[in-house]
Amino acid sequence: MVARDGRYVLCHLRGKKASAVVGDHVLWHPSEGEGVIDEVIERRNLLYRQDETRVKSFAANLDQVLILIAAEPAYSKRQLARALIAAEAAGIPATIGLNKSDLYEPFQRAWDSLAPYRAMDYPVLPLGLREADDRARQNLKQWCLNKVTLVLGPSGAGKSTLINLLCPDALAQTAELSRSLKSGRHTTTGTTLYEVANHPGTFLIDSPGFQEFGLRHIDPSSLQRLMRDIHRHAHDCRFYNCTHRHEPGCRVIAALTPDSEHKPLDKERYQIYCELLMELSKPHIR
Ligand SMILES: Nc1nc2c(ncn2[C@@H]2O[C@H](COP(=O)(O)OP(=O)(O)O)[C@@H](O)[C@H]2O)c(=O)[nH]1
Ligand SMILES: [Mg+2]
Ligand SMILES: [Zn+2]
Repeated sequence: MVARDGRYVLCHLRGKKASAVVGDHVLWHPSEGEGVIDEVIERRNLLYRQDETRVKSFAANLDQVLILIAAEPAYSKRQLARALIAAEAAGIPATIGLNKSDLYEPFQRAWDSLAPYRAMDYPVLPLGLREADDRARQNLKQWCLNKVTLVLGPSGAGKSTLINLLCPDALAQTAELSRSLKSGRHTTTGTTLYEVANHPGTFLIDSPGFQEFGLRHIDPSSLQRLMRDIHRHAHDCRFYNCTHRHEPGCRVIAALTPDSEHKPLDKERYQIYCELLMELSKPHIR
């Protein structure tokens, strides 16, 4: 935990039931050089991740999410969709960052493939993090100023490069963290909060890998609302409870066929919608 004065304090949770996640604000008191968390303050928002059987909370009180992908390795549209849906469900603004602009051709291909997301009004930032100059760094700092930003993305996208660019003492912060964790005696989730250099109150959260986002807490009937492109076409369906899979008079299905008036709905996005609808409709342990 980071105290008001910037110190890292190892905190224990009182009681078995209590749980805290990265980004939580807590009330605590010192105890034998460490700390005890008395209370987790009510969260503004919360993201979930899931494994085979369970949904777990994972980060809280976020101002924004940066989904960092790169020209290479190729990104997964399914994972991107899941991350965007999770952010939408939690009410957290999401931005897509496309890194490795120096890899000219793959970058161009990836940039073009993100057209459906730009059409959904997600900001897409072109980035070249490894060779970023001072101006690029300042722009990024400005972008995340006074905010808590969760950085997500597949391995190899450049998350660590971004953290090191904005938090040059990130290594030191990690070292201090492991010192306070007295290596081995405690475990971390691997999700770490860093303070941006010279900008107290500006935080980046690095989370390893592309989480399998917990979407099981989402009701299948609200899925369409969380996918902006599906939602855009869903208003005028004949049936108010249209699932957009087979119903007559469905405007979403109609939007798959190009017409002169509207931009067609991306077929892959529609496919992802159908798969997720099935997944969320299956009975499962909540
Ligand atoms: N070509 C190129 N490589 C980059 C860029 N940014 C990061 N990389 C490289 O991509 C690899 C993965 O970066 P890393 O930050 O470890 O990714 P992470 O797994 O998301 O933390 C490293 O070899 C970086 O040097 C970039 O802008 N251009
Ligand atoms: Mg990394
Ligand atoms: Zn419909």
